[in-house]
Amino acid sequence: MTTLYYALGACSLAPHIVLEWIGAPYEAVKVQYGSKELLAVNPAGAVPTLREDDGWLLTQAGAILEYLAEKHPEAGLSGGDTLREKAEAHRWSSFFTSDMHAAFWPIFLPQRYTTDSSEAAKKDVVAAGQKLVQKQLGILNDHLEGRDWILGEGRGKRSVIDAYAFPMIRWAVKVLPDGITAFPNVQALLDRIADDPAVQKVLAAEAAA
Ligand SMILES: N[C@@H](CCC(=O)N[C@@H](CS)C(=O)NCC(=O)O)C(=O)O
Repeated sequence: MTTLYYALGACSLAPHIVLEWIGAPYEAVKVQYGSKELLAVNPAGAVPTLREDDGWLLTQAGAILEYLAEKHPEAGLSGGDTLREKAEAHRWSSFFTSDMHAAFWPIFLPQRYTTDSSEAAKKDVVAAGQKLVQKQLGILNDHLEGRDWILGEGRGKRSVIDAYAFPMIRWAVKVLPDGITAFPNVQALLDRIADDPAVQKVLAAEAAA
């Protein structure tokens, strides 16, 4: 059975949701960052990590999401098979990995971004991170104008990329002084995903484990 190593509310929530959308049997194992159990499957001590029955391990959220979408074409979660549809999926996957996710690091781990150990310095780093997250939300908000989902023509179609966005939008709600009120299309995407019973099931399972 496919096994997902995850941490509560982390970016691993994205593949967790995708596994639920796919509907094939899987096991979700809750781990602590940097724990022995996690280090045994991922030298970075980070989540998400995916393990297949034969012991094959895959790390990196973007790679895991693409792998799951391709492994289960019947779920229709890849965003499409044409050259441009694939390019769009890669574009947005990279956006979430490199631009959006990275923008949260100074907020979550400000001490990594300054050699000044004072509280004032850390506060400055957090504020810089918040600005960066707002910039990325603005890009996503503009893209979502007239769309229900991130990928696809017209109103679009649900894909693994929406699942990727979900944990990060939830973090933004928590860590930005005004939440995401300035980004109504992002809020609508958050609500659309949160309304899904499969997503609610995953959130409840993560909280209960
Ligand atoms: N580039 C990796 C980053 C994974 C990552 O840093 N995940 C966070 C949770 S959102 C984590 O495990 N942090 C713990 C740590 O780095 O010690 C990916 O996209 O999968």
